[in-house]
Order: sequence, then structure tokens, then C-alpha cells
Amino acid sequence: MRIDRVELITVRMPLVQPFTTSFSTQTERFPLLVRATASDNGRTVIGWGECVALADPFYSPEYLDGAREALQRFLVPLLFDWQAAGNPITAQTVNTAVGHVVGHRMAKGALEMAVLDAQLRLQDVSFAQHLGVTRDVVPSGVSVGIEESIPALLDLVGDFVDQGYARVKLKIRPGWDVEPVRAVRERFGDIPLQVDANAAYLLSDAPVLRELDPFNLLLIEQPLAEEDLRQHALLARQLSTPICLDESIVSVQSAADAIALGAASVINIKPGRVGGYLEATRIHDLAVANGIGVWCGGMLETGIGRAANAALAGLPGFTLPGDISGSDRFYKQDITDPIVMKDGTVSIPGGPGIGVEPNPAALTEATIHTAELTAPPRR
Ligand code: OSB
Ligand code: MG
Repeated sequence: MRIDRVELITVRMPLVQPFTTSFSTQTERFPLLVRATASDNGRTVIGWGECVALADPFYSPEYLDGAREALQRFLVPLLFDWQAAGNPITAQTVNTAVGHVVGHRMAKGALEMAVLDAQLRLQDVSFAQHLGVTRDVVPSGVSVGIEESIPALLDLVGDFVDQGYARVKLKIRPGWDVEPVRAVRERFGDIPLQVDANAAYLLSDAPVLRELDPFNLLLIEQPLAEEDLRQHALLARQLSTPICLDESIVSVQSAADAIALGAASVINIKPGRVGGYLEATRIHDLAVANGIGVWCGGMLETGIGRAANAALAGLPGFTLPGDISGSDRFYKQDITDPIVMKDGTVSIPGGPGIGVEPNPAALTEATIHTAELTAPPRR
């Protein structure tokens, strides 16, 4: 397979409602798509990747403009150099080709995803088949932001419960934690419920977090800072609610450390955050080997990222519902055909590669910036 061209397409997508977390309020999302033109044996396909970096570096060090620059200046040229030197291009070799760039996992993951999609399309194999996934739907959970008031939160949660979501996750932060959880439990009873703090607490907040214990939450996600593995382990001993890590898990190595320290009994796997779907499956395998449950996180992806996440979440270790909601949870108009949540599940696409692609008109309408890189000829 040869990569002939890579386009970096930045799109702007308004959210159906503001999404507030402990780190920001988002009213729009700027996904960065990687469009790779690939050819093999006279056949040409387009592979798609989606970079999950947010506009600001508040969730992780990566951010949209930085990721685009990393791709444009370093990652794509390194991949082209690798190819020009006669090395094979597959998803499995992308990380070797760009490996001496430190960090920039979301940018690397998006490039790897585009190459993987192209490779599978050339092979006429779906991503699910490639992973060995046999089920065709996965349970669909929804992530609910911090709201202005408890009544507004209950309205929103009620809407998602009525739609049939398999699990609800509430964003929390100091001052918006025990009360919203209590209100949701009182109104909606025993629904599968979990919370996500996005690193907003300190170990000294353990007494407040312990007040969540009676509510039988599935888990509390990332209560402390990204690098506080040891403190998460100390906190875990003070809570009955299982601790799940998101931000802290950036690689299979950090997952191994977290497990060894007892810092997490559950892991949220976001392929972008860990540098791509290959690393995501390694973390899945490590977690299964250690009896640690995993679920697939979300980053307000377009249908491109959502479709691939649904396939990944079909692996057997994904024992909890993922943040893989229908497109309409965040967007009035997705750039792909909408991902639909039905009876608490979303379907895993069956077509070649990730099985979905942007609709040209929707993509053109949403595009705000494009950069194009062309491969030099073979040396
Ligand atoms: O912490 O899981 C998170 C969105 C952006 C950044 C971080 C997070 C989230 C979500 C949204 O919770 C999940 C989704 O895409 O449904
Ligand atoms: Mg999270």
C-alpha cells in the first residue's frame, strides 16, 4: 500500500446544547479529519481518521492547532520519508515511522486510523472483522454535562432515559457532586449511573467523594490529576465506588502502572488519547489479563470516530457501556450518516474499513480549513 496524499480537514460543528465539564464549557466542536489517499495494485481508496484533540489544552496537553501542526510539520512528512525509503506502510508501521516524535498521541492516533481505514478498505475487511469482533451492536451510554440547576439536569437526564440509553454518566466537580447524584437517584431509581470528575478533586476531598458511596455508582472516573496515580491508589482504599481512570491512561505502560499500583479497577479506553486503536487493543488485552473492566470513552466524535469506537467496543473486555451515543446527542447534523442509538445500543458498521465516510455536502459545509500534503516519489 502506498499513501499518495494526506489532507488535514478541520471542521466546525455546533453542539445541540452547551457541554460543561470541570474544565470548560464547549458550544462547538472542531474535529480534525485526516483524509489519506492510498493505493495498491492499481486500486485507490480513501482512509479516514479523526483527531480527538479539543480546541484548548484543558483535558490533555494536546489541542487542535497543535495537533494539526504536529501532523503537518512532523508526522505526515515522517511517514512519507519512511515510505520513500522503501518501508512498508500499514497501520502497524505508522508508530514506528513517527515514533521518535515524543507525545502527540492524538495526532499520531488520527494518522494511524486513516492508514488503518485505508488498509482495511483495500482488503475489503471491516474494522470489526479485523478485530475479531462478532457482535453487531454495543450498549450505548450518554455523558451529561454540568447543568445550571438540578431541575435542568433532571429534565436532560429524563430525556436520555426516555430515549433508552443503557447508562448515564454525570459530569461532576466540587460543588456539583453529591446533590446532582442524589437527585438523579431519587428521580430515576436504579439506572446504571456513573460520574466523571475530569481531575477536579484533590486527595484531601476524599470525605466528599465518600459521600457518593451510598449511591451505588458503577464508578467514579478520574477524580484526581492526570499524574496522580499513587494518590488515586490511596483514594481507592477510602472509597467503595470503583475508581476508573481516563486522563491518566495515555499508553499501555501507564495502564500497567495504574493496575500494579491499585490506582484503577476500571479503565476508560479512548483510542485517540492512547495514540490509536492498536494501543487501545493492547490496553484492552492487558486489562482482561488482569481482571480489570474496560469501556470505550468518547470525545464528542463525529460519525467517523463513533463508528470506529463502536467496533472497538465489541471486544469482549468492554464489559461496561461506552460513551458511544447517537450522533443526535451532540449534533443536529453529523458529517456522516447519523449514528443511531436504538434500544440502548448502537450498531457496529459492517462495511469495509470503519464502514462510514463523510457525506460530501455535509463535509464541505462544515469545513473551515484544509491543508494538503503530497507524498514524494519513491527514492
Ligand atoms: O472525560 O470523558 C471525558 C468529552 C470531552 C473530553 C473529555 C470527556 C468527554 C466526555 C464526552 O465525557 C463523552 C462523549 O463523547 O460522549
Ligand atoms: Mg472522562
